[in-house]
Amino acid sequence: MSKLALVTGATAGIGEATAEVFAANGWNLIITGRRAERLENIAQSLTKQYSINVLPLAFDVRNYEEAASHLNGMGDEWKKVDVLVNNAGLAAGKDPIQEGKLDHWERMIDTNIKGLLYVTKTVVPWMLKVQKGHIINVGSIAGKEVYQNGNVYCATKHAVDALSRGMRLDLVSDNIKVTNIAPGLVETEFSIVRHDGDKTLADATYDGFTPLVGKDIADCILFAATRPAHVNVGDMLILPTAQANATTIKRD
Ligand code: NDP
Ligand code: 8X3
Repeated sequence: MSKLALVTGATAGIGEATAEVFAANGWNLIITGRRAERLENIAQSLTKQYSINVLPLAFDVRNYEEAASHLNGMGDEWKKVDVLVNNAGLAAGKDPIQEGKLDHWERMIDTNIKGLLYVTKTVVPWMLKVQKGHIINVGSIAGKEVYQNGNVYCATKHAVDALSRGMRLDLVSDNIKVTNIAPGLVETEFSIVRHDGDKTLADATYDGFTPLVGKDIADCILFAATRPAHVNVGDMLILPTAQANATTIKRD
């Protein structure tokens, strides 16, 4: 029987690649993001290409009522979620703390921490009911280390790291796996969003080395999701070969 994954932030980057890799392996999908038209197109294309069922749900993870009503409004067959991939997230700005913008801080905290919690709070009861499930949180190397001007983004990803460990403790008795995925530099829309649309600054992030792409992380997420029932991948740090830690990158 086909399995079902719910992937948040599937309109771009790591989430879109994850949806595609799961689809290619025969999984049915619930995909989410705010850009409704883009989400719909991705759903149609995956359905056609891989003969699977895909439900696109457009909502903002920062709004609990919106997230909960979209998810709870699905038919019961869509609530049999085997794997939840909490991927939606962003960095906004890369400034010293004394120059940080409130709007940037709020967007990151509301999306990366509160949004992840809102979706998890809605989905976990379905997993508890059947006493199985798997939550895969997309953290970051920024959840393991802190770098200059990374302050609030790093704090949100440290929170994801802590939440992954906390969820694992709280859900172990209910046979629910929790995995933390911690990528290094992945070339996606991430840097364009971080630099408020400044493509020159965004491109400079990946100058002189080969960064990861979304599929590299998607393959790791699929690996974690497809281990035997008794195996839980707790935490994975995935780096480009040219990256040794958050700040040490070999550039040509
Ligand atoms: P992208 O910007 O390419 O994709 C981000 C996704 O998140 C989009 O689908 C976007 O959809 C969705 N999203 C953002 N805000 C919201 C929101 N408020 N409500 C719903 N969906 C939202 O970035 P990545 O794919 O690179 O990032 C995915 C995750 O990976 C993030 O959590 C990021 O922190 C993490 N990460 C990224 C790394 C990188 O170097 N790229 C490295 C380590 C971790 P839409 O705009 O349609 O809402
Ligand atoms: C994204 C990777 O190094 O920009 O989480 O924080 S980094």
